[in-house]
Amino acid sequence: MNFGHIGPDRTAISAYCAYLEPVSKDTNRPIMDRATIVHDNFLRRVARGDLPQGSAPAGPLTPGLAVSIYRSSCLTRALDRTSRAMQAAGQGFYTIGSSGHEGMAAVAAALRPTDMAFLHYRDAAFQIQRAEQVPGQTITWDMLLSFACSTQDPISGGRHKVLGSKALTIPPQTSTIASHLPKAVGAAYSVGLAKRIRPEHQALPDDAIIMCSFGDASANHSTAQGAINTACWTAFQKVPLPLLFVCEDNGIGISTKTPDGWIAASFAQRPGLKYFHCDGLDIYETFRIASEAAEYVRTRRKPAFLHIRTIRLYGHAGADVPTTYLPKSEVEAEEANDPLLHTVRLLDAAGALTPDQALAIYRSTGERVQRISEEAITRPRLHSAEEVMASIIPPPRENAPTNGTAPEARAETFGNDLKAANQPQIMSRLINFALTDLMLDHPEIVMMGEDIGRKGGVYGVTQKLSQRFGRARMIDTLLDEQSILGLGLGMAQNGLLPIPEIQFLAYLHNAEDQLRGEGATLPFFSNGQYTNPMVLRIAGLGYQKGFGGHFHNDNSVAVLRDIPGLILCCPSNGPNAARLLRECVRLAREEQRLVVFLEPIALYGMRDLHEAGDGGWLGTYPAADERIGFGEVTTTGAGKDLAIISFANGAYLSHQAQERLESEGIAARVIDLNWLSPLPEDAMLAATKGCRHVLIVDETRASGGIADALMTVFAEQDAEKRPLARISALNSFIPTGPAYAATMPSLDQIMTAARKLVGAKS
Ligand SMILES: Cc1ncc(C[n+]2csc(CCOP(=O)(O)OP(=O)(O)O)c2C)c(N)n1
Ligand SMILES: [Mg+2]
Repeated sequence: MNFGHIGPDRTAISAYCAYLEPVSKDTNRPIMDRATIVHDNFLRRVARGDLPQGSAPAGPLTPGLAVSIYRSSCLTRALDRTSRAMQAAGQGFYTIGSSGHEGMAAVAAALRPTDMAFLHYRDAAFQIQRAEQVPGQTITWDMLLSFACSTQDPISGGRHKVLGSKALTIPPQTSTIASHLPKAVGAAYSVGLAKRIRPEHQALPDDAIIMCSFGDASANHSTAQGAINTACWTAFQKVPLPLLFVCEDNGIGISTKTPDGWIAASFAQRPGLKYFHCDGLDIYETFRIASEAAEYVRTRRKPAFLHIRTIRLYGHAGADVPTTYLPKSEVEAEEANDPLLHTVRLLDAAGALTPDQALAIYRSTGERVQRISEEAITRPRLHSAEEVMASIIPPPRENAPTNGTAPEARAETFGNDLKAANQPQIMSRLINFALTDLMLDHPEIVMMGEDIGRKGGVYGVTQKLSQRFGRARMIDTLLDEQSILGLGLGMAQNGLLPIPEIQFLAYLHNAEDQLRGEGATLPFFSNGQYTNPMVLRIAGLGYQKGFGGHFHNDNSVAVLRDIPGLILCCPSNGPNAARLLRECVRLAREEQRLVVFLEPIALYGMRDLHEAGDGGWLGTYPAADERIGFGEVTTTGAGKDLAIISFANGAYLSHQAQERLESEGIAARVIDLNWLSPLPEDAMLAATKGCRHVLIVDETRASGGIADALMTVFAEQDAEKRPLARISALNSFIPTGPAYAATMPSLDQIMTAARKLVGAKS
């Protein structure tokens, strides 16, 4: 089948139409999958007036809104059926249904379209109903384009069948369970903060609330548990957090049942979290309770947990057949409780719509969706790698020009440190000065991390910042890395510029999906419409004399280097750290990039280079306009015998080696990479021009380390084809005690490798 055509392909359309009412080849009768069974049941039972029992309609839902919710429910149902037909015809590529969860339309109706919603994948009804609240929406068309993976899909540009919409304040979600909860907490926290800071790119109104939904099985995920705990911890201290969690409890996750009563038992009595419960099969009750919950969150600025009963029709997703793991009687009992049937009964009882009218709406909606789908499948799809990758790097954004900070204000903030800036300083202080200037210049910068405020960080890098800028901008978080990153991602949704800190590189790993699965994919799946600019500071790498072992000396950055779009920067000395940090913040602020700034702990306090007391690794604070541009390397010396390429501690050791090699008659230059991902390939190759040999010194581990990539660059791109060698750390964890550096490159190793490479005798 040709997916690449641009104009309408009538053959494809007629082939597709055959799938809309699938017929068995053997019996020539319609194929009865669960979706067809549910559809037939609906038609038959409404026609007969055979509707399930339930409470009478009660509460503030008006007839007009009730009918609108019913229409959204019918559309949800029709889209589910059509998406299956599209997939069967090879015209749609992913089906995960919302049938049974139509009650979420009533939740949407209880919220405002400016309340940012981070949605569960079963929330088509929510999005459809929200579209009713915003003029000019073409929701059916938009969703069908998303099913068809068309480039015209307004949310992902054809990259995924995903819920989401810029106009509806619904950022698209990955399907990684619960990974959106931490940033929902961050977005909720941002609302109050933005009121004080007024960031230029503020996106949410001051009275907005954040909504975040997930399934009953998802509620068990450590990411969900962590985020909900963070919300409780925050609210418990009376910090405003307008966040509505919505747990859609259909009693099952794929094939694993949630124990009866588990969600209520787990969440009904959490500190700081108000619990609400409603039956999602009853749109009147759902609207009433969701409105109460929204009102509570909006007026009290506190989190709430809305537990909504739903059912799951047609199994988990397209290929899942629920009768393979559930008794058929159970599946049929659920189907008999179809929420659409309940809604028809309720609308009839309320005098809002007769069953005949309801049936007519159901039928006409199905026909309309089918008609529109025939057009949607003719729309262009992505072809080339270039098209796919076009949104990995977000678009730049305009920022109002600033004149910088007035000298008097700066002098007042820095105090005595202003004098110190003109004297040679260690790296940690120069980073501190740079952060001070950046926070002065950009009031939207907010930092968050463990012990960064009152204590000023484990290594003192953020000392005094809390006094200088207040605790609202220097947030001492609870001990949960996922929540720290989620706070950052979420705050960025509201125009704040987060600089989170992870205390040690080894502690990034339990949270890295927040960068990998959430942060980096957001521009990709939203076609650049949603971004989460941030600069994540991480203290890491090895060589801390005798201290801490692996957990404080992790020397692998492999997990950061393969994340598309992520920038990894790593300084080796104080002045360059300041220059690079400024560029990182510029990249985040102006180009909306996700940046990691890796600070080599062992160099934080490094003073001397060649001998005790020489102060060779100290530096003065660079002038405010000095930056090292993205992709620029720093070269020391102009020797032509050897180019040593390194970064961080390796660059420090290489500078030591440079002088010793000089005394042996080997003229070397040291090229400090500054940027570890993407690698500054062009600048690096240019900096080695005319050098007869190249030595790579890489303190990360041999497997998955930087040297692997550098060797490849030289193998593929080096016009000069010169002899090349590398030193990497061994594939080991770092021990504490006297052997702390035994597995990593040493000065002696560099000397030996350099001599060997240039053919010199030692
Ligand atoms: C981190 C992660 N682990 C596993 C999965 C695979 N998975 C997708 S949906 C799902 C079940 C979720 O059930 P529930 O939260 O109850 O939502 P429902 O589908 O019932 O609406 C699982 C295990 C995933 N998407 N992400
Ligand atoms: Mg479930």
